Amino acid sequence: MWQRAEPGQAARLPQRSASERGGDVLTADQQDEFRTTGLLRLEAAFPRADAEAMRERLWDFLADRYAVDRRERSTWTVEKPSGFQPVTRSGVFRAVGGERLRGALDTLFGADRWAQPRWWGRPLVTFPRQGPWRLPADGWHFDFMPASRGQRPVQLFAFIDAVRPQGGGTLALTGSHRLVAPHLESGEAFRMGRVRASVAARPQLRGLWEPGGDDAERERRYLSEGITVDGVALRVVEMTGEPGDAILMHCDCFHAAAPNRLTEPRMMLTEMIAPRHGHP
Ligand SMILES: O=C(O)CCC(=O)C(=O)O
Repeated sequence: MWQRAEPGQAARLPQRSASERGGDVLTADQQDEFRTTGLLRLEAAFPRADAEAMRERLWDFLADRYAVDRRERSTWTVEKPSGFQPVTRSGVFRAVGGERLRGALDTLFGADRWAQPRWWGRPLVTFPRQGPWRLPADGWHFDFMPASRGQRPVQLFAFIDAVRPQGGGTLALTGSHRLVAPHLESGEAFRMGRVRASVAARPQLRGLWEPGGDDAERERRYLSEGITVDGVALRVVEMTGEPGDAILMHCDCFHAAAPNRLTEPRMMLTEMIAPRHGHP
């Protein structure tokens, strides 16, 4: 039921879950895909017009902070700008957390069993550089979240501009959260370095994050065909999408930044979404 608005106030929708409101929820296949690969794509997760407004704010910030002129490529001197907190804290990214994304999170975590992020996004911007696109060997990590056996957090990636293949979209090693899971169960200290070393010790994975080697062969093996480790299918997936799309990633999936070899800056947002306190 709508709450009656006081004079001068907008009517507010009461806090019910998207599924209770009859909004979009994930199909069984989508949930299975997320469990298996650790990745789930949501097309048109938030309005394209909102994505465009967010993009404009980023360009304004880049002009003020880095003297970047959108139409003058000679000014695109910074490859990975940072310091976006003023934009984030203006609240401009909150529109990412609309009905469709909330419905998906309600399905994954349980209705209203996740903590609403305050800002809904931290920008990830990579300006283009020349040279061949190569699958990186360094930078593979997962964003450490404390060990917990129940529902794990989810890392959100949102597209505020189109990101095409080789355009700097984050790379995810799909399936890798399932190699991390036994470390959560075993009760041993859950330390990023130790988990990574244990996962990296698998000979099949060595070629992914050790420098050197034949680039074409690495790309064929890890990007095109994929490998199997301990019965788990693993494959590197490049995150691509249209403005307004989103990707949900299991927080224990290894991922890495990628080079941008196209002509426009890569503009995405990321945010960690955790189960609500008291709801394991
Ligand atoms: O795409 C990128 O720049 C890497 C993002 C990343 O590793 C992260 O946000 O945890």
